[in-house]
Order: sequence, then structure tokens, then C-alpha cells
Amino acid sequence: AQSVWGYDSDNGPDRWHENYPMAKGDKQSPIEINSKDVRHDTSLAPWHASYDPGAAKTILNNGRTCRVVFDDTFDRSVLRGGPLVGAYRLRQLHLHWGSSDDHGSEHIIDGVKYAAELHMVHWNPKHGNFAGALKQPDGVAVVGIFLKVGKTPKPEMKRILEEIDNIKTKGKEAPFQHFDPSILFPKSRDYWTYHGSFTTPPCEECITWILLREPIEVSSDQMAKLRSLSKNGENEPVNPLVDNWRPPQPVKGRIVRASFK
Ligand code: 1SD
Ligand code: ZN
Repeated sequence: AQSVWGYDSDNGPDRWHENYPMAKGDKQSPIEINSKDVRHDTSLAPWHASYDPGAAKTILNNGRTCRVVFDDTFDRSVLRGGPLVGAYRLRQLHLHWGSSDDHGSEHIIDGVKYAAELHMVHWNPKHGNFAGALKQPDGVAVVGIFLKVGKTPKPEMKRILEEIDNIKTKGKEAPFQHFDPSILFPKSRDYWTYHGSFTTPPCEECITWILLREPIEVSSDQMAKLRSLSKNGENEPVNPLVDNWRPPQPVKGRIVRASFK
């Protein structure tokens, strides 16, 4: 079995189950969403994020993604509403992207692969701590935002992208303070929701996914900046950090609900 999981042929998504059997579970993510199979649910409430810019702490490259970490020791930055019961605390955000603009997202919408997918990971404090939340079906809520390449750069992505050079290689971390991630939301609050899993090992099935219908637009240059991150550590041969997405998993009868028609 592979020693550490990754996205390469020797340790990639097809082999994760060897060390992480949950990866073959019945509620795995991501999935492919087809609008014709989605159920419009009028009982789905709007969601609201109330984020404290002071909760942002650091940005890091862990060799698999670029992650911004937030203080989640109290109800400081929270997500409420939508399909959720109670407030979920923002813990971190990170992205998945491709090696070119025509793929990179994890979820696929009506056959469309976006260039990247941003995940804002929140956990349910009624389970005590993050580790406890991972063991519960209602433990975690992830807001997924698609990044679509267009002509206009997204100015709100600047803060993250300007730190890329400071966290070029695996294990690098930089301070990242005073940042309100709600600036990254698209205009529309329309969403799809379904129950699934983390898209990385151990692939625990504890996630209420809230996928935003409207993608945000970024420029091809902004995508290229993201791809300038490296999987390798400092002073190791250069290995670009790209294609850190898991392909779609079997839906197995799950229903995707939409907040919109
Ligand atoms: O890929 C992330 C992974 O980096 C880690 O943050 C995990 C939470 O511990 O979440 C997954 S994901 O399912 O949000 N892609
Ligand atoms: Zn993710």
C-alpha cells in the first residue's frame, strides 16, 4: 500500500481505499450533479455567513492544497441556515484545481468541470471539537464555490494569490490576518445540497455540502498563479501542485436538493 496518499498514479484516488476503506463508502464526494435529477425543495432556507475578519490566522501549503486557517475556538465566524440546524464554525478554506483551465473542480455540474473549487469548511460545535464532529453525520458543512475562467480577474482573490510566493513549497506557512472570506462569495445565494464526505482521506461521511450555483470569475493569470505552488519541499526537485481533485463518486441513490428552480 502507498505510504502517503496523494493525487499521483501510485497514491491517487483509485488507491485511497487500500488505506482508507471509507473511500468506498455509500456517501462519498464529490459527485456529478445533473440538473434534471435535482429536486427543488421549497422548504430549503437561505444560508447566512457571519465571519469575523479577525479570525483569520495563517495561510499554508501542505503539499496537497493551499489552506487559510481560522480561529475556531469559539463561535466567531459562523455559517447558519440553509439545510443546517444551528451554527457551524469556520475552520479553514482551501482550493482544488487542475493543470489547465478546462478542469480542476471536484463536483461536476451538467458535465461542466470548472477550473477550480473553493471549499469553506465549517464544523458543528455541538460535537465538542473538530475531531468529534468528523464522526457525526451532521458534523461538518462545506460551502463549495466554483471558479470559472473569464476575462476579468477577481480582485477579492488577490489577498490569497499575493501570498503564493511566500508559501511556494510544502510545509511553508505565512501569517494571514484580517481577512473576511465572504468577499469570495458570488452574488447569488442559490445552492444545491446533499449529504456526502470529505474528498480527501479518510473520506469521512460527515458533510452537508452546500454548493453554490453561481461560479465566481477569475482570470487565467490568477489560475496560473495558483498552479505555481509546489508539492515538493524546499530544496527538492520542482513538482508543481496541480490536479489535486478527486473524480466524481457513485451517487448511490442520494438525492440532491436545490434551493432554486
Ligand atoms: O481536502 C480537504 C482536506 O485538506 C482537509 O482540509 C479536510 C478536512 O480535514 O477537508 C478536505 S475537503 O473534503 O474539504 N476537500
Ligand atoms: Zn476540499
